[in-house]
This record gives sequence, structure tokens and C-alpha cells, in this order.
Amino acid sequence: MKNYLDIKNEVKEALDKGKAVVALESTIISHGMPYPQNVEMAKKVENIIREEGAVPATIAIMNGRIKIGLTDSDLEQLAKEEHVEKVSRRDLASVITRKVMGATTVASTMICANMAGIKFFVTGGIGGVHRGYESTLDVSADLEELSKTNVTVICAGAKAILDLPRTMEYLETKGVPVVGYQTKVLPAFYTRESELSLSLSVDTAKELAELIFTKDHLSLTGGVLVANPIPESSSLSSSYINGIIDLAIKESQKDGIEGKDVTPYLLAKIVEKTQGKSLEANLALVYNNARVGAKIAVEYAQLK
Ligand code: PSU
Ligand code: MN
Repeated sequence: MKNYLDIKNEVKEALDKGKAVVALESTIISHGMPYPQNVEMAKKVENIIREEGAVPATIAIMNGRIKIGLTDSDLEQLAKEEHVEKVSRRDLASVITRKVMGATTVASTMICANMAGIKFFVTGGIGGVHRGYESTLDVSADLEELSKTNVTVICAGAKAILDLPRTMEYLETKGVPVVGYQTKVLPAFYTRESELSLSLSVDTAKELAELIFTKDHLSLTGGVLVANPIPESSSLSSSYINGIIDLAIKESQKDGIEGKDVTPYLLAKIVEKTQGKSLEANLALVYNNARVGAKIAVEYAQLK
């Protein structure tokens, strides 16, 4: 396995010393946001993680290697390049073998982080059960990965492009703890609240670190999903954003979008239709998640 991993020195040193390391995905850069906001986001997130005392490790596939920790020029390339493949679990071996550039989703970032020994991963939103699942069977591989790979994912809940109640049912069935960070309801990405209550909630990063520590020591496999609401000042009105999401979904159906193109298509449509308002909210919540994720990783490192 080590044969395929290129771990940046800074990350390797931190891992060897048992210091806090936080992984970041790259599909959010290549397929989740437009250029140049995507690369600004990628750099700023890394800075926030450093400010909190952890080491960032953005993950991507380049030249047949799994890169754990990217340079600024790698980030720039990923953000600009037209032909970056979106890599989920299914695509990982193929993209490595063909030596093409690949951006990792939540699922494949979890896999690669776990290979490198990284336990924490910050992103914006996860994939889930899509609306209309009854006829399409469209469920993101992110959910299955959360059920089996030992990485904690810090997100702002899931977007209403998904069927949130069914996404939560799926996670419950698969035994994934979904923990609200200072909230008792599932945040819905652009908004701080949804109608779905959470059975687990913590007030501090330390409490979360302790929960993860216990889970690890029980040898329970699978991830933990931390749901951290978007800051109040950046949240959008739910009726406004849900109206836009409904329109975007209708257009995706009219355009016959399927498979791995669905999520990137919807994300781009939402940015377009909100004239960038959704993008600003998206940036704010990712920064907020980076701060919280790094705090949890730092607390966890102190427990060991
Ligand atoms: N949701 C977002 N932004 C994103 C994604 C999801 O708000 O960038 C990306 C993540 O990489 C996630 C992936 O893992 O989309 C899910 O894609 P799919 O639904 O095809 O599994
Ligand atoms: Mn899908």
C-alpha cells in the first residue's frame, strides 16, 4: 500500500510524532466550486487548520500516486485543470493505474486518509441518498464508506439536493454515529437547522475527541460524522435556497444527468442561480468546519 502513497514531509513528521493532522478532499476543489474561489478556499482552509495547531493534508491522485498533502502549485493545478476525474471508491484503482489527475470525494478521501493513518477529515457537505432514490437507486458511496472506514468526517450536514430523512435512516442502519456539534438537529448545509433531530450532540471538541477515543478503543469499525452548523451570519433562508434547489433538480432531470455527474451538476447550477450567494455560504461553512475539525484533532492528540 505504501508504494502508492506520497506523504508530504510535514504531514509524515506530524503523524510520526502523534500530532494532529486533518485531511481535506479535492473534489470540493475541482467539482464543487468555480475557479478561482476554489483555490482560495483550499489555501485558506489549510491556513485555518494550521492556526488551530494541526497539520493540513489535502488529498488527490496525481501521476499514479496518492498524494497526502499538496503544494500550492498542486492545488492551483487541480483547481484550474479541465480534465480532473472525480474519484470515488469505484474509480480509485483505475485513476491510479492510468496515471491521470483525480480529485477525491468524501469516500475516497476517507480511504486514502486511513491508508496514511489520518483520523480526521474536514469537508463541506457529504453525499447521501438522492431525492427520487426509489426510481434511480442513487445513493452516494460516501455513506457506505462512513460505515466501514475509521475516519471522522466534519461537515455542515447535507444539502437539500439530497433526501435528508432517508440519508439519516441509511446512516442509522449502517451504525454511523452522527454527532451534532453544539446542535441537537441535523444542519442542512446552507441553513443551521432541519426538522431532523439528532440522537447525539456535544458542546465541545474535547467531548467529541473522547467519544472517538472510546469508539477506537472498542475496535468499532466505521467513521463518525460530525455535523457542524453554518455560522448564523452566513446562513441562507431555507425557503429561498430550497426553491433554487428544486429548480436545479428539475433541470438535471430535463438534461438527463446521471451517475457521478449529478452532484457536480447540481452544485454548479445552485451557484449560478444564486449568483454566487450559495458560494459565499459554502466558503463560510467550510472555514467553520476547518476550525472545529482541527480543534477535535488537537484534543484527540492530547488524549493519546
Ligand atoms: N456536496 C457538496 N460539495 C461537494 C460534494 C458534495 O456540498 O463538493 C462532493 C464531495 O466530494 C462528495 C461528492 O463526496 O460530491 C459526492 O458525490 P456523489 O453524490 O456522486 O457520491
Ligand atoms: Mn450518485
